[in-house]
Amino acid sequence: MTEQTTVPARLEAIELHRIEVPLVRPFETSFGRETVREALLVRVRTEAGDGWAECVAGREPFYSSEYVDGAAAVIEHYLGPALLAGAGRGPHEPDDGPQPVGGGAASAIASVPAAAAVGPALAVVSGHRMAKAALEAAVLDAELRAQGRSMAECFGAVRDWVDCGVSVGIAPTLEELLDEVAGYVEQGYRRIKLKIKPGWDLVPVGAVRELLGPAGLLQVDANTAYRQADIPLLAELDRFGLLLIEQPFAEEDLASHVQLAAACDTPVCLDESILDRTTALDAIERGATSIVNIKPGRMGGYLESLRVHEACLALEVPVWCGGMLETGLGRAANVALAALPGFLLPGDTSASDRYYAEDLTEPFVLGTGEHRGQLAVPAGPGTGVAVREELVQAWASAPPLLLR
Ligand code: NPG
Repeated sequence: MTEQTTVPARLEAIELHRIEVPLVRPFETSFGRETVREALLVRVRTEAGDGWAECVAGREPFYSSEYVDGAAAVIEHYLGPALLAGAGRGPHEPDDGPQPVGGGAASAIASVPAAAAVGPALAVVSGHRMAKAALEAAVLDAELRAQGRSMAECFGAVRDWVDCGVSVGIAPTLEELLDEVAGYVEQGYRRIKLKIKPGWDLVPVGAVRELLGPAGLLQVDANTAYRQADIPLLAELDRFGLLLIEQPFAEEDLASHVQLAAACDTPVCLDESILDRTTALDAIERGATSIVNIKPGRMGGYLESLRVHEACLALEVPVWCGGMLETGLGRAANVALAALPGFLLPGDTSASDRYYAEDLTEPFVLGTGEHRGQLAVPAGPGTGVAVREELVQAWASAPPLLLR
């Protein structure tokens, strides 16, 4: 078999930057409470120029088994050296054979050969999708900047503005929750997502439904906090006219999601369980999910996200873009992805000020007038945003690491 040589020929060095960005308010989910976003940034230096990306792994391994120290370590010790050495296709990479050309994900991926070679070069390492996604996204950014193309153009975006939702954490009191939601409605967000957990579900959801009125778009996210025995309780959410119930049960527990889908009218949407195109198709076929949350970090990158999007589009399964508290860097790429035709629900693509008083890039600001509640899709080359390097330095929580 021919070794992949595109990446090693072009890649000169990888820099890892650790930063801590203060959140404007704490963000609480069923798995924990964040007061600061600890982010891992990757800069690749290539013959053709630099590329930046953000790793979405969180401070602790609570949302998934990945976490930021682990991601930094696996990049330092395994993924970075593999990419720099140009390791070929590894034992875990499925061989799909030649890809058809002429549209959709395959031609988008074929147009970025350096980024497309990253996955195969890293496949020797099992898992660690968020770390792999960050490397692939940095190479993609560098490659597209060199080509003078935006991510939106590469991905096949069909709109210039995307509808934005906002994710609302578990609040200390019902009153504070309602205040927070009212503020987001005032700002124009087109959909509210409430975090729920046992003991914080029917009452807050009912109160927010009353605040929004029957037409307000509302959905809930349980982040795996429930058990199969909770199905009757979750089915009671039907009376609130939700867009979807997101991931109530454990990542591995498709069977309980199938049972819930049969027991309630509200669509069940998987997040944590969907690791790639294969798991997405399997979950859809089993009836465990009828809507898919696409998060590029969780799926190992934007290119796999394009494959998942295309598969869902063919099955007429709506998708939407999740968020993981990204700074403007990760948000820019997510907004480009959310502009694809199958993204039929507003994403967790909120404005910068939802999380950050100051963003790592130029801020994302909600539109006005006909674009109220929307974000403009970046049109410049690569991510289309510029990393403010003075902030990378000011927010550094550790010295940068250089791999070459
Ligand atoms: O808007 O960026 C955002 C965050 C949206 O709620 C959100 N993300 O479970 O989907 C989630 C949750 C999350 C945040 C998951 C951080 C993991 C880390």
